[in-house]
Amino acid sequence: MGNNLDIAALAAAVGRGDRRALARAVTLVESTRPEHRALAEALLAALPAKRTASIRLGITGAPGVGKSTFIEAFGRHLTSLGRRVAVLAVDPSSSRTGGSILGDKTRMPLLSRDPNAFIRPTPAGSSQGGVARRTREAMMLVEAAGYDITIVETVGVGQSEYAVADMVDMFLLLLAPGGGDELQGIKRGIMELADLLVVNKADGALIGAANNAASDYRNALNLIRPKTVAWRAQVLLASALLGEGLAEIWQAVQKFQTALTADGSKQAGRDAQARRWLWEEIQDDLMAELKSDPALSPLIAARLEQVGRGDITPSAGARDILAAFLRRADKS
Ligand SMILES: Nc1nc2c(ncn2[C@@H]2O[C@H](COP(=O)(O)OP(=O)(O)O)[C@@H](O)[C@H]2O)c(=O)[nH]1
Ligand SMILES: [Mg+2]
Repeated sequence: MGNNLDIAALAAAVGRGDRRALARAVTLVESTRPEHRALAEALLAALPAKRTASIRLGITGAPGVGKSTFIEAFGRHLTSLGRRVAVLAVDPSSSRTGGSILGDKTRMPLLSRDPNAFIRPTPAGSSQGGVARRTREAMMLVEAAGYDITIVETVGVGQSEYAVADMVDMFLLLLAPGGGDELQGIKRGIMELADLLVVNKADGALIGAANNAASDYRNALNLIRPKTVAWRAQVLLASALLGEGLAEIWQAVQKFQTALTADGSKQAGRDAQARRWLWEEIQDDLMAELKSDPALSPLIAARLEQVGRGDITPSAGARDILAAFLRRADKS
């Protein structure tokens, strides 16, 4: 990607829904090269205003629960209703394993060929720190390109759920049939994030187990305080494989949107997310500056060593480093 990129033209092409332009734009915001950052920000600032109300839907669930199968089926259901669907992935583990949740697009063979869908797998080797920013910015791009539903997929194993919950309107937790044991394995914190729980694989020999699991989860939800007054988390059944339960899930998503739009909490939630994002940017940028400042590195190394030996407290070491950093910032 050259530096003589015509940002205004690229922004306009994204706004027209040009898929190749959109793919290039997402590549630009994903780039970790410093000279691309200013271009990415100029691009985001130049995007035309959105025309349609968007839905941001987070989806999580343990590996193997059927996320890819579900997103393929649900995404196709939505495009069949005339909706335009973007699928993004957040996978902080990809830098370690070299893999990615969405994998190659052949994991969603039909949706990836659907002209009304845009699928973006996790870029390989992405760093944990940049994951949230990259996905949020990709979401701004796909919305500007006219995708009115964005699905953000994450894997149900760690911190990424919290990051994703903080960039979407609604959070869907996909579950497998299976009773109490399964329930034990789901972290309570993740259940508390969920606005909609879907027990997948409710088909064939698994129907009974899926029904049992659904009632277990309904009972568990009774012990959890709802996130907002406008909505109580629901439990639904689906078979992503057979395409069953998708219409009911879409209905629940729309009811959620209506309820949270009516009382203003959808927009209020997005505003609060944007404010938290601003603080995260400050935090990330400050840390990056501090850690990459060669003049500070001897002091940092010395304090780390002293803290490790127990010669000074971590807070005393931190204060020293911060004071030196602020003195330098003062002079520059
Ligand atoms: N019986 C049944 N199997 C399913 C269903 N959804 C997914 N699977 C199977 O479960 C396995 C894992 O699915 P996948 O979508 O890759 O799960 P992911 O790891 O959560 O993305 C695959 O073998 C799927 O065919 C379903 O609704 N019913
Ligand atoms: Mg998958």
